[in-house]
Amino acid sequence: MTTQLNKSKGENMGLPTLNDYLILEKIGTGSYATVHRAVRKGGNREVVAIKCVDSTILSKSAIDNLLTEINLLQILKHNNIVEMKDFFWHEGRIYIVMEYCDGGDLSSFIKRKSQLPETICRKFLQQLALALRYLRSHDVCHLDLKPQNLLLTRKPVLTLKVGDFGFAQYLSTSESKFTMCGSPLYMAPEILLRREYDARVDLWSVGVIMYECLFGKAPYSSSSLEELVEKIKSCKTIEIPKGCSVSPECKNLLMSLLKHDPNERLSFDDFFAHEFLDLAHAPTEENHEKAIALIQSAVKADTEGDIEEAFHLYSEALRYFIPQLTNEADHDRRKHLRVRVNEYINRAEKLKAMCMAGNSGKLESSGRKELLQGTSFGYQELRILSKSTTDMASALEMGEVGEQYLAEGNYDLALEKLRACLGILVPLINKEPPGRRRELLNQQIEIWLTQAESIKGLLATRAVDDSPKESKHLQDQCVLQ
Ligand code: 3AM
Repeated sequence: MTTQLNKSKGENMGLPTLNDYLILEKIGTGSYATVHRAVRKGGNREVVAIKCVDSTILSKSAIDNLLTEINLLQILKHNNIVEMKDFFWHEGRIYIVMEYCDGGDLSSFIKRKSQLPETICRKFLQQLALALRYLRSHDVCHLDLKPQNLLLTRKPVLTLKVGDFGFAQYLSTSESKFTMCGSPLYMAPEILLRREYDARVDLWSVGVIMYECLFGKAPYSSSSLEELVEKIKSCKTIEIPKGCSVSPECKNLLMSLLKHDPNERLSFDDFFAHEFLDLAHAPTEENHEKAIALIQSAVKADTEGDIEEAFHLYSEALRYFIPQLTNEADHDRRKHLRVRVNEYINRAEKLKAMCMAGNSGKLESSGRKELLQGTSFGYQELRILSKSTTDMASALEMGEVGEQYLAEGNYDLALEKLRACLGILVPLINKEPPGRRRELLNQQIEIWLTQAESIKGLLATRAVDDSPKESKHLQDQCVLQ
């Protein structure tokens, strides 16, 4: 990669120089630099972090790494990537002025807590995934992802930011590199074993980071590099430590990332779409707009008496609103949002009760929705037609039980039953020949899929009660450092 850095910047161009900053304490020493906290003199006296590198003692490859970092950080602007504000040369030293991250790094955060609950792990992973999605869109891979390179800021809300791009490269998935770099513990097997590798190595590192968040140590934590290489070479099975339990979605993501063979590893697209991350509902600005649009449609459907549609839309909107609410740091805005969210929850619950009671307004006029009630005519026909197929008959029974749980407000079990039933029905419909039974089955699957999605919205509302505790807990942890 060619890197162009205007060496005269800061020295001859009247741009910021070291004199513009008041250097405060040293924060730490990295692989080729020291980092200081500093304040910009005059103006808003913004606090920054300044990475200082003595370029005279560096090898050519170290200078290349640093120039790569500078070049990259100049281009990359994302809420989950440490922002580079400026850089300049001064008496043989290169200075990179960055946004100051006041929450330390993820490594110290995990050490303080020993291991993180799944909900917190999900929040960090969501933020890491958003940064990686952005990096992918710029054809950049990091190559040195590890908890020490993931910095945290506390304000306005605890946020993870990817930093230290010293090893980052522009690398499309089709190209590969052979150079060895990064930290062995987080390094993908193909790098350690000196095979060809590509951007997918970052996904392995995400798996190791996720493992460490959940269980407090890396899956192949070893006392020496030899031991680590041995474990990797022998493809030692990675297991969930005894006594620890995680949800099925969480385990699925973890194990799909930690695949030795990059061809078996989860792809970037599947990672971004993974159920555990639920990136689609992450608290981003874009998703806030989506939530508002959904509420507008929900209100419209509600006013028009289409209660099943309104129920689904309110539930879907809640899936966006709840993460926004738990992420909202401003007390007043949070209070205001909470009132609105409570209104939507109440309305969704009311509509659900109406749907379940068969009081579905316009629904009877819609062919698709006549099956909504387990007792409806169409549904009974499907039950009769499925009698000869044991799997289908028992899956339909399971779906009915799921609906029953939904009516009772037991959302965990409702979702479990509907998922199990759909897990059987969806493969079955692919084999089903055209005809009335296929048509009815298709309609019923669609209804239960929609219901399962709505249940996820109702389940998400639980986080509202937990969130104050959770955010307080996070703030406490930050204060402790
Ligand atoms: O030595 P420790 O691990 O305490 O977290 C980084 C590391 O701290 C910190 O500087 C040390 C050497 O890399 N650091 C790096 N960039 C930073 C930033 N933008 C930072 N701390 C705050 N803000």
